[in-house]
Amino acid sequence: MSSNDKIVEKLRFVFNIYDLDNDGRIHQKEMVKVITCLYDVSDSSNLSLMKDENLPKNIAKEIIKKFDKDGNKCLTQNEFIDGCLEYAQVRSLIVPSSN
Ligand SMILES: [Ca+2]
Ligand SMILES: [Ca+2]
Repeated sequence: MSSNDKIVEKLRFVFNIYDLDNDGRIHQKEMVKVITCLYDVSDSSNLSLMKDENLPKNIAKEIIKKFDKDGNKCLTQNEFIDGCLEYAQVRSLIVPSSN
């Protein structure tokens, strides 16, 4: 298995975490919830900027804008995985320890 396959496998798993209602798409509100949880629980010395409560929303919005290829404002598994592969920086933000 190549390292890329491993990342894809992990991203599939992560996609299911973000897809809270299991409808096969990540909507902005789902991403906001997960991002908020992620950074609430991590004791965040290097993430103190996350204390801004609008930030998870802005991040989610930006990510969906970047990843959403067909413009329907939500992400399918393929859009999510392709986006994460294309934008490693975004990936490290929304998929902790994915490197
Ligand atoms: Ca969903
Ligand atoms: Ca889409």
